[in-house]
Amino acid sequence: MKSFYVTTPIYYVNDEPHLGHIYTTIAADVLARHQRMSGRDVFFLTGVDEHGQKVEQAAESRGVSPIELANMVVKRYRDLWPRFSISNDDFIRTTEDRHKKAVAEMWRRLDAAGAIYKGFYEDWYCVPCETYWTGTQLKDAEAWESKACPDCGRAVDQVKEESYFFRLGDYQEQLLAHIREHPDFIGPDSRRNEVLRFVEGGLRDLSISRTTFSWGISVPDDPKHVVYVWIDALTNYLTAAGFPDENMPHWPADIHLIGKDILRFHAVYWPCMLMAAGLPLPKRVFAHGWWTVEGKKMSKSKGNALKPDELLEQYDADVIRYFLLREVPFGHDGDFSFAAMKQRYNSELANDFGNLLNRSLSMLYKYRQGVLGISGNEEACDRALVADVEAMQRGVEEALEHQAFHDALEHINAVVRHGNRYVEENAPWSLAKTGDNERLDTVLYHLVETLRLVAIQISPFMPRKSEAMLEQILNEPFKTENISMRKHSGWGLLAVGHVCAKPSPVFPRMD
Ligand code: ME8
Repeated sequence: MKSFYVTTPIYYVNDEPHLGHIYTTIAADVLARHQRMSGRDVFFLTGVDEHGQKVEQAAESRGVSPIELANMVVKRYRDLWPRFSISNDDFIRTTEDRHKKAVAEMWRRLDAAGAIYKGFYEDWYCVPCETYWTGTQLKDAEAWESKACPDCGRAVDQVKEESYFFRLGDYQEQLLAHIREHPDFIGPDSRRNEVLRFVEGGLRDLSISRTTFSWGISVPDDPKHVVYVWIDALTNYLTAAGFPDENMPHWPADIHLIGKDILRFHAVYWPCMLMAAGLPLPKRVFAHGWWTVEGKKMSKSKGNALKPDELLEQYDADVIRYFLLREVPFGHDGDFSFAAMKQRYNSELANDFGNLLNRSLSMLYKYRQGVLGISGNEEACDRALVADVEAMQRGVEEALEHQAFHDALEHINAVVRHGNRYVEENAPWSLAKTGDNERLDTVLYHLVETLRLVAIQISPFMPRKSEAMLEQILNEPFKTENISMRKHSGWGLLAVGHVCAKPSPVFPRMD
């Protein structure tokens, strides 16, 4: 079986999970579920980033130790993911022994390759971003006067300390060649160009250790130094794959899903580290866009970071999953609003989806006691519906190949709209009235079979809603986790004489 390894960033434990973290994790979950259905041996990793100065400071300000803070926030994440049906295969914490071992080994390999040297660091550091800046970079960003971080605008600290450096610059040409030869390495394309321009501008060696705080993994044989949190964090993707074991069936990762805020770390530092350590590079890094909430940037200080509980109080987790991936083309920025979510829910899910399911099963009961009859001679409109269902299957597959979630959903929605048109065109109520039972059976069969295949395609996005649909269609308990495209995706698998369950609304209208 071909393996498929998908990751999310590991989230900092300095703060509670919010909409942004949910977004990336849902996207990764959709890919994982889709690939499992397609028969791949999936390994889906998420987790938390526990070390670094930012976490140490957050703990201090709350009057707890870093590990106490980490334990609290880890629990929040672990409790949260099942509520969103996140099907991760592993959850990594960077304080685990397996990870400390992996980081130490990564360090040794970089050192053995001659990629590390000891020097002096004399620049600026942004703790919230855990990013180093030179004076020149601050000047270029017109932040020299204010001593503000060019990325986030918060104050940077002057740092002067002994530090180990990674010879990032030595890998510049190799990285450029890799990006040019592998057009799929970075997505979307706009981000790829951004990275190319950045690397072409020249890579400076990277400070990779600190001595001014202690919350982290010690540098092997020099415990005064703590490994830079990004070297620590990025290595998590290898740890979970079994590193430093020689046998790593899941490595290289098929895709790292991240937000655009951490693109440079994943598309520049990480591949250079891997090249230096002699390890294969991930096949793809995809950086999605940024969510604002009701027009405003989410921020801790403004207190408007959208909390999971707030969302789940108002909407079913599956509806949130659907909305986040439908509202904004993956890779673009987006604005979240409850009004937009309600609007989309009522029009696409309640009106289109819910309506098609409800009216189809209701008519099956009203006219045929819930029993599927023989699908007789196909007319052009029947063939067109089947063709559209098959086009949807190909379309979803293709769209998810390049993480175009919105396109995948549009393919599915197009079939749902087609199904509703098909009902109007064929007017089963007239066929029932005139007693054209053969045609009536054919039309009802086409509707229910379309619904079954739509439910299968939507299942990676809305696993519980899909289950509710399939349980009505199949009239038995069903787990979407058991869907296999090979076994379940053909047209015409519903048996003649099969009795569907009575419809009950899966997407009730919201007022
Ligand atoms: O950066 N819109 O962790 P983090 C969209 N520990 N996505 C958002 C978002 C928003 N407004 N806010 C957060 C770190 N995200 C490091 C990562 S990986 C080796 C180490 C999502 O807790 C998005 O995926 O700050 C972003 O990249 C990530 O959360 C940052 O999470």
